[in-house]
Amino acid sequence: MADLETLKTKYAGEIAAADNLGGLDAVRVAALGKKGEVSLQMRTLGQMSADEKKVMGPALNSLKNELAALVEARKTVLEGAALNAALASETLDMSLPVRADTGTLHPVMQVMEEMAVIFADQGFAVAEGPDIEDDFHNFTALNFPPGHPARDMHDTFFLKPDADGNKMVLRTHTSPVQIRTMMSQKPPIRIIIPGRTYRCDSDQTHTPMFHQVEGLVIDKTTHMGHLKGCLMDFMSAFFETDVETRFRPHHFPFTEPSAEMDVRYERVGDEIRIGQGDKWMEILGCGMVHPNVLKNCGLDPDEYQGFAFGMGVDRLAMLKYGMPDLRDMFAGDGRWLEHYGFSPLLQANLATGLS
Ligand code: 2NM
Repeated sequence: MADLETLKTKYAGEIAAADNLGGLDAVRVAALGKKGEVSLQMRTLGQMSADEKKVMGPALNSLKNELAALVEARKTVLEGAALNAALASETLDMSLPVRADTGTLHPVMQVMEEMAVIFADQGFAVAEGPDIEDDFHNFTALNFPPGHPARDMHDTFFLKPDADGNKMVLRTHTSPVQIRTMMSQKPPIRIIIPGRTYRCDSDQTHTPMFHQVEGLVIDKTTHMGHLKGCLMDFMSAFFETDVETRFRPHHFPFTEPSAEMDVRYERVGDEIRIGQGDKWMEILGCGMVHPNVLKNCGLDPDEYQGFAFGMGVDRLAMLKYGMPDLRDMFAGDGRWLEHYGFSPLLQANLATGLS
């Protein structure tokens, strides 16, 4: 039977003398590891008499606990020293220029840039607004009267009510920015609105935060033909190929008439090819702005008219750049961004190409 005091002195000394984490762990294994000296001593308990066991059992246990505590304490000291050494030796020069080979632009941001470039060429300006909206701008002004069932279909995130019981919302679409623009600017208006939108919905094809680009044109003689030409030209420019489109009647509270636009596509193996093929894919919603919406914004529907549209950026990014799973988009995995991201220094433009 080894003298426990001797064991304790030996290992306490070795622990104190360990000057790096690797060395400390080697001492821990030699003493407390499966085949360590203390562990081997514990195994001898089985051959002891009951009286011996009564003394040696607790003594070995407390030796084990004391050494484990010493290891932990030494580990804390060594980790602190390692951190201090790293802080002292590793420096970061914040004034260095951006390195072009690390860090990428998220594909969603790239696609929003591309859209802005295409619509700028058609004469659209970019407008933005708050992510937290009031009920008037997100619903009422858009011809969703209080109690209208279409409100429930928006899976709205509500904020805590204020003292008067009014609840702000996370905008469910970017349309409130159209309302703000129509209320503050005199037509002609030609804007697109890129931004984050929120709905309480999460599955394979929905994330609670998603991105939209909406558009609005208001003038005196703007008509459905302008809408169709604008969106057909956009699709071919965006997918960088001739894209065949079709318009189907639809319903939205804020437009009349309303339509959805489909693009032709085909599936070749795992790949989705936009442009030709024998299938149709729904890609955006659109319509002529409802007279009630114009009135809500102080515009006379007998003088002004126009069109609006809205599309999901995340799905368009997936289609254009072949990303298979929507949920990877917002998982924040550096490897995914390294693979699918874009150079932040190359800006989309129509002269040298969008992407
Ligand atoms: C869509 C589809 C159709 C739209 C309408 C308006 C406004 F403010 F002018 F009434 N903004 N956006 C609209 C129309 C949005 O998204 C699928």
